Amino acid sequence: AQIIAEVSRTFNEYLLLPNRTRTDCRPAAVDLRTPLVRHRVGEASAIELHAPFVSAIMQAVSSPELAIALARNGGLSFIHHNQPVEEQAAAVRKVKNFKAGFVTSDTNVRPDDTLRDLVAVMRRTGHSTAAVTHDGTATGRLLGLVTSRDFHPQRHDLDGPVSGRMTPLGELPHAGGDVTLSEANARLWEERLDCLPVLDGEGHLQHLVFRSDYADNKRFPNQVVDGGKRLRVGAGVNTHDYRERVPALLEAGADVLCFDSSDGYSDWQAEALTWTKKNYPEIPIGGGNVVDGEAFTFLAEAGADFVKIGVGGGSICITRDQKGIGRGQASAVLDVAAARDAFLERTGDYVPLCSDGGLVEDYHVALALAMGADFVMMGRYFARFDQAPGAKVPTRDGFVKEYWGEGSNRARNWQRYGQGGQGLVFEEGVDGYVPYAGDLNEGLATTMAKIKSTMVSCGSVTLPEFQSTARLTLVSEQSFQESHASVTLRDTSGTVA
Ligand code: MZP
Repeated sequence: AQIIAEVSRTFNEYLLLPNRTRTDCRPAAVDLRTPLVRHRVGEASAIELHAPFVSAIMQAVSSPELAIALARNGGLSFIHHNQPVEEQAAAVRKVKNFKAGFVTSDTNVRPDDTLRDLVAVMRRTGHSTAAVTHDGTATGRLLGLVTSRDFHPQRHDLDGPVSGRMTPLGELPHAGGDVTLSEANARLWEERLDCLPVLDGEGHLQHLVFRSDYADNKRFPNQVVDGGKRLRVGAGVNTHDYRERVPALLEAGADVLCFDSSDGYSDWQAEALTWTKKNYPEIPIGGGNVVDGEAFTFLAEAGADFVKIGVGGGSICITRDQKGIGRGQASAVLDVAAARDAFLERTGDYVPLCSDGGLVEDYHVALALAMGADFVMMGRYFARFDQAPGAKVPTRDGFVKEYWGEGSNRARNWQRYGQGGQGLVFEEGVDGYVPYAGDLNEGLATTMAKIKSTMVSCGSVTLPEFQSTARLTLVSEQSFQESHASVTLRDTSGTVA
């Protein structure tokens, strides 16, 4: 056997050093745009994410509801493939058919509905804003708007009326007919709401136009909203039934696919990539998972449009315990990023990297990006939100959400965890709970604020700049201890414990 000289390291073993912060480095100036798919050096990627987050290809994570919410925040979900082809295609269609900015009748609530009703409507439709009309229809006279920012299901009485929390019509910035993207509109959205209501001549609600409808076009002035905009969504595929699954997902409108495997360094994946690139060259497709440069190069040469990194680091994963396979995620990202740069040098192709799994703290995302990842995939993080499919379960101290691994007996994803036949001989994942974290829109906004703040401290306003200038240091056990607060925390009653 060959022993690799470098120790296998995790994100907790690194910290970023602050770089000089220029006066133009402000959180508002930070641009989190990132390439999703392979492109020639110097050219733009055919698909760019506005925020470097994708959600895991898992039953407990990437439902259409979560995909809608994440896409509206600039990220992307991969709908899981551990379901019949038609069901997966239907989930993709649900995301593609979502019309941002248009109010269907079931997004409306009546003023005497309760907050519980409203939360249910918002979860079902993926909207973060609901229109309250006098008769509960889409075209009724608008009384006000309620956004998810106006309430917090944990802090507010869920059986209380909605009306007390809505912004009344008189206080709403609204437009008649077409809405144009003007600086004035954008300012109103920043200050007041997620969306502008569009009323007809008689004051009846026609549409809601969301700020995210303009996310692709930050250039002012006066862009008229196009109504036909569709959200982006990805889908996972496997090396068993890809000949049926790939065309069905394409037909459903998937924007990007990804081979999903706990060990992507295989002839099966290379064959499946080659077949897909030959038969459906129009659809970008990622590969993985890998943990070293050699495996990256193998998949990049087989045609992968991005490569996913990570074996054994997932929060629900017991592959390392069961099979002794894997690598610390920081070492894996650094090694693969070096191979990606060498591949770019040799071929002129930039193949984006995704760091998948094992991100526990928000700052781990910043570390993964600094080490060379272009975006991150997360399961546990997204499973905690309202929009994720796991049940929300009450506990003595609040709520938790269900979260289970694709290698658990509950998921039975033998296509991902091939053990030489159909079904699982032994489990590679666990079935558990994660702390409930409320609404995705709020949680992701906080995470992005932290990443932007980290980048500012490191003197960067773009991700390529961050990757090329970041300085990282290893931390000792003692300096890791020093990172945490070392005082007795005040409890809410003000008494000293
Ligand atoms: P995390 O964000 O919860 O730490 O990790 C999510 C990632 O773990 C997924 O994207 C996938 O690569 C991996 N995963 C999913 N199921 C299992 C399992 O059951 C697993 N072992 O390792």
